[in-house]
Amino acid sequence: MTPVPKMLSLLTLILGLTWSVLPGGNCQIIDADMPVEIIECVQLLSNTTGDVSKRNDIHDDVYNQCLRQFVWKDQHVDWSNFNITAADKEFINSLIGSLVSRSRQKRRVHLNDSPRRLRIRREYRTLPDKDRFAFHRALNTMKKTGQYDVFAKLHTGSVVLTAHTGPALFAWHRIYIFLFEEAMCRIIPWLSLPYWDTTLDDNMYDPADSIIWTKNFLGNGDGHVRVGSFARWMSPGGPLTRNIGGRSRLISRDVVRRVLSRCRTRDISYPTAKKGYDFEKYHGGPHLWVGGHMSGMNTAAFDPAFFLYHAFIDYIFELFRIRQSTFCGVDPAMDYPPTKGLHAAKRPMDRFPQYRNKDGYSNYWTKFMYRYEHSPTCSMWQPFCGSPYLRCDMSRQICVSMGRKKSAHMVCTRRARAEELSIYYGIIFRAPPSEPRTCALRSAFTSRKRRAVNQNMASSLGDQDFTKLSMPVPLSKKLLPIPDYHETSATLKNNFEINGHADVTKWVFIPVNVTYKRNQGSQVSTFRNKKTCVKDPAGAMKVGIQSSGLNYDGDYFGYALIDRHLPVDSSTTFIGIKSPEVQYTEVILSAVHSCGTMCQAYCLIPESEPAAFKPCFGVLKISNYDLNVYGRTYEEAVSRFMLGGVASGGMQNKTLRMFFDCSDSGNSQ
Ligand SMILES: [Cu+2]
Repeated sequence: MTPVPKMLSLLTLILGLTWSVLPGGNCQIIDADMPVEIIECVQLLSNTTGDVSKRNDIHDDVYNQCLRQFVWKDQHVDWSNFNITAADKEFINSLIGSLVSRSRQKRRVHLNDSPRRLRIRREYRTLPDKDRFAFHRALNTMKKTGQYDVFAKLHTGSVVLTAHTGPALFAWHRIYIFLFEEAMCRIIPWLSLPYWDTTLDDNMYDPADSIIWTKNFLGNGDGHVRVGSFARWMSPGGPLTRNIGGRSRLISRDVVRRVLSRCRTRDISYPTAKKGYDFEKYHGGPHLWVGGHMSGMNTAAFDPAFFLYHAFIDYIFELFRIRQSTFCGVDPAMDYPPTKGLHAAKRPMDRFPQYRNKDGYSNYWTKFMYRYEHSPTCSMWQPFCGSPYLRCDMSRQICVSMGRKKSAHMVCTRRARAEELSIYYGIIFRAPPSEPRTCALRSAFTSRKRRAVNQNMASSLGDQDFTKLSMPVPLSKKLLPIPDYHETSATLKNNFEINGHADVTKWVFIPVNVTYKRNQGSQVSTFRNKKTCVKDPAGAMKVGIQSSGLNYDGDYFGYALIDRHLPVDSSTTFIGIKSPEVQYTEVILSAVHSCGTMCQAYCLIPESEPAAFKPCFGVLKISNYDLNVYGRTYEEAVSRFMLGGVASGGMQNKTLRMFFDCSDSGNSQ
């Protein structure tokens, strides 16, 4: 039975009981109150104190999650309530303590101290066999001493809400897996945490066939783990269990591309990300795809696959941060989305109260503690992936995981499913829907249809064709750069894409003004943060302005220059947005001060005479009728703005609908 009908029938039962004890007759259907726990949960998750009975205001995922949480509470193993003992706390604190002293030491020596001290995280399949087995050995030692289970326990209970469904996800897990790595290195000092790049599996014809699920890697993926280094591992709810390829999907190259097409963390994090860009939801995909322990929020970390997988999530987060600092002109350390409640930037992390949520966004981690090596890529000229366990698919020029031996196909078995159901995991991750290669849909497709659906995923070449070519060849081991934000490193390149298609004629330009007022008494040189604000002796300050479509998929970046030597300055620039000629345009504009902080948007009060402005969120809705607001080309926008009567004073210009206040005072935190 699938969990949903089970959940619904239980809910009917509970509501039924309420009805039957109500006074005033039988057979009458009365509006029953929603259980307080569900209301509280919905309010908590959707960050509201409002009336949650109005279902259409509540996100479906939130609602379902709370329903499950309520219905499944206190059944079987109570996964959500492990006691973290004083000894456990002491262990974690000692890890954090050694970390603090290590970084102090480092700072004293030299910032560019031997890079060998940094841990280098590599794709799991690119590790030499000896390193991989050492990694397995360290995990088994941790399991025996109970340290592994201490870590697994940390990922239960309140953490389900405080480290998931919000922007703290990336922050909390970054620190969590880092401490795990730290504990691992106490056993074998030269180790670092490998990552599992699921796109290499997704590139296969059948991802469930990946070599990852063999005895030399993570062990079998069908039911209880019986082979490999993690065979017969136990969890409080029974043997370690998986059911790979059961449902949902792995993170694909397309998902990575989507995430890396955004500039702001709020564009990829829940609940602010638009549909199709919610990285947290995509992150749930592999959790459900691996199945068993990995599907449950409280149980996931009992599977060692969790740490390899979350290192991969962290790797993509790092790629995103690098893009932010080099392409978007956004300082990743300053880009914690404005959030209230459990995910607030300054809220101390559950389990690690020494850190606040936003500390996980700091540049410190990859600057001083660890770096990522690029996941292997290949090309016509370099047709190797640097590992005997990966091959280069020449037709697509991408690396693909090697498969298991023939006849080793053990997915979608009834036993695996039964063993998966035998453990009880409670709340499961939000995740994208299943794909045709997953058990849930597999039977509905003949293999021919499946092949057609996966035309692009499947290689026309057999899995073994490039075995010979895939012998280990020393790749130029490229480390990811450190996302070090400098105003000057921001290169603004606009691709004029709308919903994936580049077409300059689909864009129009609107004037946006930036004003600046120097803080009284403050000198030009008093920058709030010397590290992220590039000091320009001329006093020039670059304000980055971005437009992001709300009813279309497209971004535009521009900037205005402000002279900080002047007590007051103002500058107008023209920003691209989707042309409203076919359909109205809904767009959000934001301006970022060179220190990475946001400027306050002011919008024109409609029909005000003379023109007046009020603080606003920066959202503009432009219909075709506002013809005098925009220009079809940059030049047209400029001349229209000039005709609008610049002489009558900037703000009186009728074509100006929005300006940003980037004054010093408005930017001090
Ligand atoms: Cu998690």
